[in-house]
Amino acid sequence: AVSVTVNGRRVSVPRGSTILDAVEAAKIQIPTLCKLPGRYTPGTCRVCMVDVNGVHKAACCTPAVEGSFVTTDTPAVREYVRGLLGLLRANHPEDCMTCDVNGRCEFQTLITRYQVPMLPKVKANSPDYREQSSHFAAHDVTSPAISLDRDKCIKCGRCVETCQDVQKMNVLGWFARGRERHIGFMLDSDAAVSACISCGQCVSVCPVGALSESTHWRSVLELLETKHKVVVVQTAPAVRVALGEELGLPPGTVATGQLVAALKALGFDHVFDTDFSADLTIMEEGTELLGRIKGGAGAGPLPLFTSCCPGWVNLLEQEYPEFIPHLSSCKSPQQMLGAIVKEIWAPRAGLKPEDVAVVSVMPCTAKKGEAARPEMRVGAGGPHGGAPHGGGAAAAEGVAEEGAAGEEGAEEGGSRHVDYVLTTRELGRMMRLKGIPGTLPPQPYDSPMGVGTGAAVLFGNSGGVTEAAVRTLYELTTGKPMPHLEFEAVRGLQGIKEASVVLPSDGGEREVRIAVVNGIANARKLLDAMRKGTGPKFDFVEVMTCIGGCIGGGGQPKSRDADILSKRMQAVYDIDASAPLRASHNNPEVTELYKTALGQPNSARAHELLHTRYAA
Ligand code: HC0
Ligand code: SF4
Ligand code: SF4
Repeated sequence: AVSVTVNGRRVSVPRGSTILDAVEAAKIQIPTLCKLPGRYTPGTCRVCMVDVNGVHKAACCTPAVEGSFVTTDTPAVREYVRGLLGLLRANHPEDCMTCDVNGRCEFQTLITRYQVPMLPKVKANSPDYREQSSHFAAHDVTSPAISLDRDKCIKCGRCVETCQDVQKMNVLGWFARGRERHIGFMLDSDAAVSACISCGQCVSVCPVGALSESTHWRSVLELLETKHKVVVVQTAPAVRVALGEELGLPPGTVATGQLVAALKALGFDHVFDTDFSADLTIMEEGTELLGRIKGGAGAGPLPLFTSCCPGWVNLLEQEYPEFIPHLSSCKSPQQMLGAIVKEIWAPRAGLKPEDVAVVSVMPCTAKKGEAARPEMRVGAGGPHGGAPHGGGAAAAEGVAEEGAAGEEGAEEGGSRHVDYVLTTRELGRMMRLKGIPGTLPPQPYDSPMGVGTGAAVLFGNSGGVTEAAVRTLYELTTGKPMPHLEFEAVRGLQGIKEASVVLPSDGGEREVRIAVVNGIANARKLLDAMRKGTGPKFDFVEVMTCIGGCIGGGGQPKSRDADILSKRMQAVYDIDASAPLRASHNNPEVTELYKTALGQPNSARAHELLHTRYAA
């Protein structure tokens, strides 16, 4: 260890640490714009400037040397940081007041904190610095999920670091040099023609509003205000444990009742729970798995891959098409709920599908692309109908820009099952706009799609789909309750979690081997091993693109808390632990739906509405 004095206080940090590590160890906060919590720092922004033994140095790029004296806040350091921020501001558009991240922007916060003015004109009658510098006209809105406004980019590189090193997608990179240097998608082309899987992890680390979700909130607000449709909303499992952060509540707060109350206050006519269709997914996908294990004509190959994460589906379609037959034919819970609302619930309520708008609130940007897929429409009819498309790019035809989502559906043959997808962040923004506090008295979901079990909430965590599936498969095949409901082997933040369960099969027993893949970089490892024919063999593989699962989704509130994933994860486990129903097959509304509409899991009608197919 080396010992360093920071603002007069001695701290000791491991050898190899930086001055920034020492400053953090001393519990002192200094500005950083390029650092990602818990990761290597690109060192591009230089705003972590401090005084080390009388010399100005960027703390993140300076090794902590034994006996160093660090002062973080001197008038000279402040002036230096102010100067740096001033140059960035000179290159930044001045439309903060109407920017989507206004009030949530790390750069704006520093500008305010350091009172950084606009740079004065260089000379009378000459263009000012800003006019010479800020010149990226094209705002890339070609992706259904994310958009890029290069003028707002402060060139910190967090997004590039995340796309390359965390997700291992290598879609975002640096292009050109000097004043022209900028970030861009592959070959500096449009997002839609790149291999972007729409995960949005780049968006969630962007300190400004350069990368953002393709916003739907303005259209949804208009829908709620014009009241020309019955507006139904569904909420994903992971939203309830993160929305609180948007409202100023501590990370890890469970805000289910407040979420429902807020949606009702915003004017949604019916508030349903994606947890309901997560339970339904377990019935459909569990049945599919048992079928594949049994084998025989028409049974797909093992391992069965989960299909609820659209980022993962995008990767398979774009880069590993030979493994598509492994994907479960189940639609995701988001799309199952949309299909049921438009094709079963609406007719029962005397409504035509096009009289109803389905909005979902998701922790995910890729869900916007999923909802725009042409086969996810009324009448597209599951595995035999509709035209599957080839991945993220084609989906851009659906919703490229705000406002394109709703009406277009009808022209392209059948209205969409899910018309608009709001991220958790967008819902937070709508609530602030309408002055809806996070402290409303909690309200319950509406019936008949408002009941979800503890198992369904688990979907929000990596390992959760598996844990939910095991509960139901065990109980349905053995006829006995599971002795210990918590399946610890698939919990936590490790990259690939392996486990197995023994289930009765064909009069004997069968070990079902499971892999839970946490983060798309690890999925690539598993697929590369499958391609080579190496690595262990599995029967069931769960993949979630985002680390931690949907709790860490690209549409969740931006956070600088290094423990944010553990906090949200724990909140999900707490909801499950105290839930009155904890296994999907015990969901009474799911049972009722099978009785009155679908018959059995994997029936022809279930296939029509709840299953799909994929294209290479
Ligand atoms: Fe997820 Fe889902 S668990 S993908 O992460 O399966 O977005 O939360 O809504 O659809 O349920 C996201 C979260 C969902 C779906 C569910 C699944
Ligand atoms: Fe990379 Fe994901 Fe961002 Fe696409 S959405 S550029 S894959 S981090
Ligand atoms: Fe979306 Fe969840 Fe998949 Fe991330 S893990 S891409 S949030 S579905």
